[in-house]
Amino acid sequence: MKYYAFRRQPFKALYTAGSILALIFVRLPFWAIAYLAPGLRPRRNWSIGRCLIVLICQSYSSMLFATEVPVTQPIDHAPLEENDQGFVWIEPVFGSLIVGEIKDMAEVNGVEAVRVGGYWIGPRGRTMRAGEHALQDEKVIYHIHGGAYFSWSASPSFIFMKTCYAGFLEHFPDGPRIFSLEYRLSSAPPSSPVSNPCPAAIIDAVAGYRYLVQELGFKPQNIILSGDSAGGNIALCLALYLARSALPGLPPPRALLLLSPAADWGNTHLGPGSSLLQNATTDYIQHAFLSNYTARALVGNLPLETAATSVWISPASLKLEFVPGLFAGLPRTCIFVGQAELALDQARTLRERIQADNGEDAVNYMEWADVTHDAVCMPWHEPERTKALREIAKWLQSI
Ligand SMILES: *[C@@H]1O[C@H](CO)[C@@H](O)[C@H](O)[C@H]1NC(C)=O
Ligand SMILES: *[C@@H]1O[C@H](CO)[C@@H](O)[C@H](O)[C@H]1NC(C)=O
Ligand SMILES: CC(=O)N[C@H]1CO[C@H](CO)[C@@H](O)[C@@H]1O
Repeated sequence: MKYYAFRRQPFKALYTAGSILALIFVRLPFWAIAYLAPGLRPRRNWSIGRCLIVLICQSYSSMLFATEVPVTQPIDHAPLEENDQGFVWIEPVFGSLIVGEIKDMAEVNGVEAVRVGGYWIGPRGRTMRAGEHALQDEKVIYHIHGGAYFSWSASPSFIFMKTCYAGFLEHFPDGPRIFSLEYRLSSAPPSSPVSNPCPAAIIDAVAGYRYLVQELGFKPQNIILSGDSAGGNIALCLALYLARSALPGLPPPRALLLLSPAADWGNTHLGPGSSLLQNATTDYIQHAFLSNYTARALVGNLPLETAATSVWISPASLKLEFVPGLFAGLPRTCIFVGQAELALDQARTLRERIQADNGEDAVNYMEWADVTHDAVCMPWHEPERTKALREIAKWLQSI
């Protein structure tokens, strides 16, 4: 595929209109009939509805990458008033909390700590305010949303996050509050000059963690750090950073929940037989990987190879200099990934690495047949979505 070929008007409008019309009047009707034969479905077990939804998602993604990846900054559209929709502002982290490789990378890429935001979802206490102080031994889910670093939002009005939060609230033990970070999104040419490269999202994630622990008084052992897709990668990077830097007053959280983590932006698993090729028909984020858009956005002033060699961009990369101990000190981790996913191989690598450094029991690994990307955020991915949430809830109860 030729990326961004129809980026300029009027080609963009023509291409977009043409793709939508072809989808509605040709591809959907054709495939709706063809899929009557289970043998023609991308997965025999999938319902026709699921096959068509995946087809729509694939068309949408092709359309974006053939025209222009939109540059949005959801924090710019956050509610003006704190508390509205559970929104709160988060103060930037101070210098002493940005150390080591993250500090070096921030300097090279000109990334500064800034004020970001977040949303509180779930039960409210006496004052009915978002972001109330932690109760004695209260648990909290600290979530980081997906979207390949350049899209999506933590806002609870955003359909996929709404689905994700509703699942957590319904199934997780004691219906904990959720704090979801509205971190800075990244972008790259040709959409815009590079903005917010690595480690912007990680620095924002540290700020969110500091806010929970030092401002609201949550004990780290009561924080469950979670993330879906690219957000799973950011959550993992935050956990690695906390484990490796021993920051004063900020020990690692209790648990790490990685939902379809996207952790190899250098595409080092690509090759014959890889899930990145084999699962192309059963997933819809292939261009996000193969276009290198996210990789270019994240490396900033560093060479593109850094996407494959830096643990802070691609902790699952096969080109990472993997020294034993690199993943040591991570909290108990649950990885949920589908066998129909492009990112399946990456999840397998992460599992191996975390277990190698922290023991077999360190990872509750759930790799499910017929499940595609980020199923927990997809309202249409039933019954697996609900079943997975129940299993994850059992795991949370057991740790
Ligand atoms: C999927 O289909 C296979 C046979 O093709 C069957 O063995 C399996 O139980 C099915 N799984 C589900 C979840 O329906
Ligand atoms: C993405 O980067 C790899 C090298 O890292 C290169 O081989 C590949 O051609 C690039 N793809 C695009 C679409 O630029
Ligand atoms: C649906 C499908 O083809 N799944 C494949 C995804 O990729 C893995 C790894 O290559 C395969 O084992 C699956 O069969």
